[in-house]
Amino acid sequence: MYENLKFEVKENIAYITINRPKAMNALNVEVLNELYEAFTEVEKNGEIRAAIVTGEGKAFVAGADIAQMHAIDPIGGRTMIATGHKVMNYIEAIEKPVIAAINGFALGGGCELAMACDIRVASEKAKFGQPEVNLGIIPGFGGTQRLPRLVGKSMAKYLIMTADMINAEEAYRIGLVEKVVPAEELIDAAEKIAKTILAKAPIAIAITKTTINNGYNMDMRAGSALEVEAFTASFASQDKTEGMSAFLEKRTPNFQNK
Ligand code: CO8
Repeated sequence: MYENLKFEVKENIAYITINRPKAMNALNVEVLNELYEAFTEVEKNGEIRAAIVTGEGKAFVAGADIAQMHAIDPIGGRTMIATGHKVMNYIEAIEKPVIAAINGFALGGGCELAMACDIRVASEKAKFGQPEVNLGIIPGFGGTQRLPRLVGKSMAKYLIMTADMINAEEAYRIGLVEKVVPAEELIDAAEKIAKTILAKAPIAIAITKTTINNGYNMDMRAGSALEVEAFTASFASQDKTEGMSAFLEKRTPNFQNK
């Protein structure tokens, strides 16, 4: 059982809600460990084919827990950072789509958690920022690496150096989120994206995720070579035969994850 998360599985989708609203869902070591446990369940449980991460109350996640960080020494800080990276990298590595449904403040470690997910959908009320320099530190859960990859080097420097908080519309404009919807439609919108993906060939989806993630840090030639092998793996699946047969027979494919 989780103390800081709600975890629910419905129709092949895991709903992970960070549930520390009194502290704006701030990520302390306990929450990070529970997130790791929850994503282990997402990875291992065959019934789960996608995950949606959101926050309880008015924050998605307002960052790493400042009270906890204040109380620990550099060695403790290193452990906390390493744990954060372990969680973010794990979310990115799981071969199932993970969607962030950003309901409110996504600051510091919260913005970094959202960026580790595959797709981000935001409520109109969401706010984004990397305010670490206000606290005398820099982003520590991947922000200096994932933010420039998403919004470009200069925009990332602008956001991190000024610590400006931006609204959902601006986050959409700069490519930090893929969709903005009214607050009351947020979970439905995330669910709709998840269900759209779930209707596709599962092996192709898994291979797409790993090929994009692994190829992103390669040069074009190495990335192309990776795609050749990854494509060949999808071509060898039974779902390839099913997908193409269904098209030719003008029917909906019945993918078997084989
Ligand atoms: N950590 C701990 N507690 C928090 C945090 C946080 N990040 N954010 C909010 N809280 C707490 C507040 O202290 C307050 O508690 P209490 O009621 O006991 O006083 C409660 O949540 C409600 O917060 P506010 O009263 O401040 O609510 P507002 O609506 O006025 O403001 C904000 C909401 C704008 C979200 C505001 O709380 C805020 O600015 N929070 C801090 C945001 C921030 O600086 N985040 C970055 C943290 S650093 C980080 O994430 C680095 C990641 C790498 C970590 C490496 C680990 C070593």
